Amino acid sequence: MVLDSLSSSLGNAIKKILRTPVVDEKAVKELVRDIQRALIQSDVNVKLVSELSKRIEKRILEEELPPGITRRELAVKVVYDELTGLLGGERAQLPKYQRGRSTVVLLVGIQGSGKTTTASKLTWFHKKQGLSVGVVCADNFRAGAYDQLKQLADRSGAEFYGEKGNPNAVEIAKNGVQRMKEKGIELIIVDTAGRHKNEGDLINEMKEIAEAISPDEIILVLDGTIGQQAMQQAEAFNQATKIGTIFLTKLDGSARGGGALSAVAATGAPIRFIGTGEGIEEIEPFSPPRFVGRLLGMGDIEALVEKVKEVQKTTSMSKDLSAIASGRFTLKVLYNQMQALRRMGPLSKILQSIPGMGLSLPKEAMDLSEERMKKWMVIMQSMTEEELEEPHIIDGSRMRRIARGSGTTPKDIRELLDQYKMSKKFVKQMVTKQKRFPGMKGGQIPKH
Ligand SMILES: Nc1nc2c(ncn2[C@@H]2O[C@H](COP(=O)(O)OP(=O)(O)O)[C@@H](O)[C@H]2O)c(=O)[nH]1
Ligand SMILES: [Mg+2]
Repeated sequence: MVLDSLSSSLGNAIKKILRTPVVDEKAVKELVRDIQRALIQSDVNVKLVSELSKRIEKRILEEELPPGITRRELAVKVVYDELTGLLGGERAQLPKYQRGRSTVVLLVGIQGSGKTTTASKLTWFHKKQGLSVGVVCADNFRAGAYDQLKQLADRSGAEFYGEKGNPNAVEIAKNGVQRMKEKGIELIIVDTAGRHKNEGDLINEMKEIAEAISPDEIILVLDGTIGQQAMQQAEAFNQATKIGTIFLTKLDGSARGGGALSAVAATGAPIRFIGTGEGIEEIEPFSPPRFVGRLLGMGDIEALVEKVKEVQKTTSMSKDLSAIASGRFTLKVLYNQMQALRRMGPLSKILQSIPGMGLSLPKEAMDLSEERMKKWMVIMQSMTEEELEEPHIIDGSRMRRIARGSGTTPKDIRELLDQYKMSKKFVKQMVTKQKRFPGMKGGQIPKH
């Protein structure tokens, strides 16, 4: 199991609170201390741990209990939430490599971090999803690199390209990518050497090869056993390129894995996969909520977390509905509605279901394609609470910041704001109509 010691110490802390007869301040403080100890032992940054502990304690003791939820249940949910936040939040986007076109992925990272192993893991993973995969060996430095990758490629059933004896890695990468493209390979993975003495050299080679082959994605392979130090590498990398994701290796049994995970998450660089063993099948898409669930000992807590979430969802949903009814339609409400969309159907349907609001929105008011909606959700995740509540404060410089944070353009932000304004206008019109003819459909906004 990944991160055995962290998992058992966190699991024990949770078991303890679940067994405590009375969850009072003393019990909560003890829970927080147990969690602190577990995280620090796993090399998580002391400052992060201290901030997290304060938040956990405050939330458990001060948050209003949702109906039907005990303080004990809330405690587990809060720990789960905060740990998920520590490891990067809800975000868990798997790469969507398309069929019928070539996607080029460049692997970089220092020697021994696990690039070559990772190349074959990615091959195995994406072949399973039905893509044709090829690997290019652009490591001409280490003797045996060619044979190692060729063997792995054969084992995982990938195309292989390499040039023994060519001293120019950039050239090999270029030739290999070109050959694979000609063959119509859908996912082309370029493995590189990591002989660099320092980050500067690593970044330079990354840039040089990247310029030659224009990869669609650069994956930084980081060794999870280096703990918090992973942060500097991730940061340097994250600054050098916009299109990067992280593959964190060797998390099987690493005592410092918690440190590496949290440190990398803190930089905002997305961790896409983790490596959990030497075998090619030992690759896992990284999803903080699922990961935390396992750390805490899923099973007991999964159902519990779901229960608390459900209650909180319905409570916030009814808050949103009353906000809409009174005309306070903020970006935050729009965001929540988008999140609810998959569960409840489109906003127009939701509005129809409110008594007295049996009007449907004109189609163009809420014409959301899946893609646009996803983009907007990412944009809104990059906004501050204030911006979500008071969208009119979003000026040019805020727009640029939000665009940078969400990997979009100011034009995308403007589009979202236009859509928001249009929706708001319609909602307002409906509310006005509803107020003018209050008796028409009767009924109250449901309050839970
Ligand atoms: N336990 C474990 N070992 C790994 C993992 N990924 C890579 N390794 C090992 O790390 C060592 C270096 O890997 P390699 O792929 O050659 O690194 P490269 O120099 O970056 O290409 C090898 O012994 C691998 O078996 C992992 O997720 N878990
Ligand atoms: Mg290698």
